Amino acid sequence: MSEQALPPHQVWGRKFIIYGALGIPKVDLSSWKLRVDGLVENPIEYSYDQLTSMPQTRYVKSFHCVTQWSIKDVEWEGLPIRGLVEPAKVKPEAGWVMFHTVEGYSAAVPIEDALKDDALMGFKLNGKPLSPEQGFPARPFMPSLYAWKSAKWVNRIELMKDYRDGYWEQYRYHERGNVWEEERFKGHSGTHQRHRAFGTA
Ligand SMILES: Nc1nc2c(c(=O)[nH]1)N[C@H]1C(S)=C(S)[C@@H](COP(=O)(O)O)O[C@H]1N2
Ligand SMILES: [Mo]
Repeated sequence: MSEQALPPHQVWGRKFIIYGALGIPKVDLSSWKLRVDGLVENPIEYSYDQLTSMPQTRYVKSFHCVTQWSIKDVEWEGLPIRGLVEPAKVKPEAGWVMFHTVEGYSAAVPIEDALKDDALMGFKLNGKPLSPEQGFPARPFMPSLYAWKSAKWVNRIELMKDYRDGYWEQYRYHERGNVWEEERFKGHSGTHQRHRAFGTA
């Protein structure tokens, strides 16, 4: 599927709408680390300097919020999440990833989506370091998943055996959230049923 295509029931918008369900934290780089833990042999932490001094991957993809707005041609720069997680030696029983953030948001993602070639830990958006409102210093991005999975201000990647709800998933948003399958709400795909949720992710 082309990244320029519009997934079902989405509408192109011109500008990002900035969300921060639990507020917009100011992250101090001197204490910020990205930690990989949970079902791994060797939990590890990366500093911002370490992460941004590795050779970066760049691509242009669209961005899709489950509330039906999409932004075309967003340029991301960052590192494949797989490359950050592999050195921690993931245990074979791991099936899910939880992205945790500085201010307490979280998002659950199947391990196969989080470790795909095009799943990035993003540090730059449209050529500039992420702004404080858009997740500085880091946010994951998985092109085929709705944007609530792109947790801003991320500081921890937890490997888990079984699925658990993250922030929006507790309000009935879907476990996986694939945009092409239209997985907006738990137990539904191929339909859009906004009224079934308790909030708007
Ligand atoms: N920490 C955090 N990350 C978050 C959210 C949030 O409320 N807090 N909202 C999510 C949702 S629903 C969307 S659509 C995108 C919006 O990204 P933007 O604020 O950069 O436009 O961020 C996602 N990541
Ligand atoms: Mo969203």
